[in-house]
Amino acid sequence: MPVMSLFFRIVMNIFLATLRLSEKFILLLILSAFITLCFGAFFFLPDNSKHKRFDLGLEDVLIPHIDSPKEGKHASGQVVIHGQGGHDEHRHSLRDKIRADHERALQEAKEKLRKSREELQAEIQTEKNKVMEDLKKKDAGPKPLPPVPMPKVVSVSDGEPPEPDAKEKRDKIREMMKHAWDSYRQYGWGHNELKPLAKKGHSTNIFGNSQLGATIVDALDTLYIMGLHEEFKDGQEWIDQNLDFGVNAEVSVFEVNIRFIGGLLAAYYLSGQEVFKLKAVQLAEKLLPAFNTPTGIPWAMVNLKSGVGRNWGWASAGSSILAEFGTLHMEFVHLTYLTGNPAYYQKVMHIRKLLAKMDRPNGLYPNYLNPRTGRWGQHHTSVGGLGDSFYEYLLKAWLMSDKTDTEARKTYDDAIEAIERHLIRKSNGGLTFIGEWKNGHLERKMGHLACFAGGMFALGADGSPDDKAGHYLQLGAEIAHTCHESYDRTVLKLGPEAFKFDSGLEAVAVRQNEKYYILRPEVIETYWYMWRFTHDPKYRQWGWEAAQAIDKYCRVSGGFSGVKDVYSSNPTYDDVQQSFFLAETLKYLYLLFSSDDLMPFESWVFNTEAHPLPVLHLGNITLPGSEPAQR
Ligand code: DMJ
Repeated sequence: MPVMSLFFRIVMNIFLATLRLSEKFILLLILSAFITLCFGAFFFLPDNSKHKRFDLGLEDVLIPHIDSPKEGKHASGQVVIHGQGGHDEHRHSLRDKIRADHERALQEAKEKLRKSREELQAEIQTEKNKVMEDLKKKDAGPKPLPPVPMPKVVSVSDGEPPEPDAKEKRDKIREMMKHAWDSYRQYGWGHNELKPLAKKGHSTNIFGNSQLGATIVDALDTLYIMGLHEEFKDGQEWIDQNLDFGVNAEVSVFEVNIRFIGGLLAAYYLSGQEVFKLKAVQLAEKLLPAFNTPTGIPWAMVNLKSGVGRNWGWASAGSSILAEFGTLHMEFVHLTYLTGNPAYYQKVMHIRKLLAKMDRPNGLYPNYLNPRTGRWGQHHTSVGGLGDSFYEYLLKAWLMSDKTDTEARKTYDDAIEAIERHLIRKSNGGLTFIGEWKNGHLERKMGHLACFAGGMFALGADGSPDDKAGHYLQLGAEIAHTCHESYDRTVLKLGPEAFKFDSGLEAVAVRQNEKYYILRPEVIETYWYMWRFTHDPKYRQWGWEAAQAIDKYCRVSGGFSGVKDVYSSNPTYDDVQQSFFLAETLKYLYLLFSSDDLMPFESWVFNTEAHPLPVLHLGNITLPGSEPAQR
């Protein structure tokens, strides 16, 4: 029964239930008179069908849908009525139908009047329930995704380290995670991030004007890995009941991909809970309009509701950013794998193909690419901000494909070779650093963000060309050392946002606006990778130094905050607990003090926000839209 008619009946019942018996009789009389009038009017009105010939087009199509014994179909499939006789018969049958309807309505009204108030109320309740059920069915959301074989996900071990000292440190990191999570739970729940001093929610423009619970999604897998299952369940419940992407918010495609889609996919693979997969796919669909550009290079931002995309105002000549459009591959491959929808895979492969065809100044990839013209913007190249995770995802695409995506590996190797030639230098004091290339000139400055590259070089060592594995492991160690120096040369023992190797300066920040530390993970990330590949105890020691400094200088009663000057013994807080602190910094620290069987590299590849995605042992399976895998 249509919802409107049910609604009408409920109102009618409520109305009847409130009337006294005498009032009911009067109402019945009025109702009968009205129905008789309608019926008579229909019956005695003149037949004007002859005057309606001009309407035939419409009539021919519409009438048979009501009730037409003579309807048929043209070869074209169009419905027609044959002859005038069809009209007369149709009119009679329509009249009979109306009469029957009126009689039924009258009968129903009489029966209603005979019923007691209780009976009527029970009826109202049943009808109400039916309406609710119908509405629920209508809103039941997207259809379930097609079943796919879950990749063989190794069970997550406890990872308890054999060394009692490491165990104690690991427990401390877990306690820090509890403090960060509990504070967010108490003061910022549902907001994207937390202001730990103001003790309220926080958000930045990367999430638009939204309350999408970024911290919840970003933190889930860390909670899971740490065995904080109650907290995980709490987060899952919020996501299930509140996470809605149909909001009018202009978000960063890159950030939403690495934090939300990466976070949801990791939570799905770890826990097996379908809700995470569904939410990841719902969100991914909202990101797809960002690819509607003349070149297929996505916009940096997209409005989740309208699908309108645009680029950051500050980016060179309306360009998209290399580290943003180049950091979608891992998540999008998994989306195609899980849904069978080739669109995701094709979008990222299109980006790869387009980049492969372009000229590269000195073999380097500039950070800016115009999505309208397909031309590079300013010739700036960086392994830090704006470039970083593009290189990371080339390597990880290869690892995640069980080393079958050799095109990705080759692209990575070529890019790293050019980077080594043009961007990596040794300072006078013997520190290896990665500078920034700006229009043919090397700026001898390294960002905190670029410190992740130590871990990347180590991770890519195995499989590098010309048997240079030892060389790249060594390069990773040198970057780790330099980044540790950038921490060690500060008052707080926390690293600045950027540091120089110029005019006698070695690994220190010069400008005031580069002295802050915002709970970033990259240096600790590199310690963890280096630890896994070498088991040199200095990496645990360095990690512990950083953890202690964070606990001492960034911890406040309402969570953890960034600090504005790592060279000041009395620093001020920025009052933001970044979601990546829970997703990455604390996760890497925890793994650093765990045994290697927790999230082994043979089975897991971490996305750039530290969300683990399983290696896809595709074997003979070919992803929809892809070429057969080659070894
Ligand atoms: C994280 O969101 C990701 O690691 C990203 O790739 C760049 N850096 C931030 C944290 O510093």
